[in-house]
Amino acid sequence: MWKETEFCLSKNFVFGDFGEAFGFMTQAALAAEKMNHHPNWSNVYNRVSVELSTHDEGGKVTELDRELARKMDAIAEKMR
Ligand code: H2B
Repeated sequence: MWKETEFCLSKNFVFGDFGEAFGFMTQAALAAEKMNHHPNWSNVYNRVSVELSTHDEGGKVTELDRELARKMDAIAEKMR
């Protein structure tokens, strides 16, 4: 579940192992680059913690963040 505050949209993704987590990050990175909209994220083994906000809008959540969140969910769904 994504959690939305005024300042970011966040989610902790959990995968089967590091390979799946990193595969997710690779595909999500390509999707983010196409959008020119980049996540703040970190990875520990099979977990990827994501925080999305729009820096250009002073760190607020915008439709761009929601769009990247939807794409990340679709990519994560395909990894399973
Ligand atoms: N990513 C995110 N998350 N927010 C932004 O405002 C943003 C970005 N702006 N990626 C882009 C790059 C901008 O800084 C460059 C100059 O296009």
